[in-house]
Amino acid sequence: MDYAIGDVQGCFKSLKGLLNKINYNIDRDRLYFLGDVVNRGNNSLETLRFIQSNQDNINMVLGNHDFHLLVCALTERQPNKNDTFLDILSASDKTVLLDYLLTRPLVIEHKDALFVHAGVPPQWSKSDAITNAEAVHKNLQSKNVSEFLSKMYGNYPNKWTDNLSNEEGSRYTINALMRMRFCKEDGELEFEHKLNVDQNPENFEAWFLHSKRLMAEEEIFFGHWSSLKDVNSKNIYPLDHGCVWGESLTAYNLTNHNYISQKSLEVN
Ligand SMILES: [Mn+2]
Repeated sequence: MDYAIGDVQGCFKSLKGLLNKINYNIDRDRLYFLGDVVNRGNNSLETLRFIQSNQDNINMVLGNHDFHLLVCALTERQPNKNDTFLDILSASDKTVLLDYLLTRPLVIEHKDALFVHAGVPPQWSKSDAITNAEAVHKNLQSKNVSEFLSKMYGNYPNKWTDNLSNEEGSRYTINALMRMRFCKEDGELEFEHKLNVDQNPENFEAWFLHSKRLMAEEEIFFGHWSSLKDVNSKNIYPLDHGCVWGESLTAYNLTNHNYISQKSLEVN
């Protein structure tokens, strides 16, 4: 069986509970994590080790928290006081774990579906998303990765145009695929709000609600937005069910189309 799994955020106990529930068999099943496997929860190191050490049968897309870990590990930027991945930064196998993250994609194509952490902006087709994600992926493989990472924080450019530089284009792509919640029809991004889907800032809407969205006929599985529950939008599968906030961790069985949820087992 193949499963897509929402944001673990270091909630390794809950992940083990979920894998138990689906009778996870490492030789038979494949897992796709939708990003934010680390941070905020208590066991980022165990979570990332589990994923990295089973990479033949497990894959993940990068989320904003995974990316933030890379930035803190490889540039001058210091972790915030709420960051809980310091165990990874001081681990003996830190290099192996960080190298694993640096090789992860921003999107994964699975049959006709796309896996991504935050979403795909309305003006991008699936092939646009794949091409632009690949450009960032290439920068993460370059020997100048520290310099690249040091330039990737910031909310601008907030619009996509075809004449952006590599640096500008990468920043937009990272913000769109890993952080976006609300945007305009043309893909202009907005980062002031982390509200519920019906509390959109003026002139903005949730990225998946735009009527002319180019990926409307293709399935998108994503995490990142834990307050999204029943969005009731065709082909839209939000799987961050707020485990780190005491709610639940959810897997979607891509083979038989069932949801399996594990109530959060974290003790904070
Ligand atoms: Mn996120």
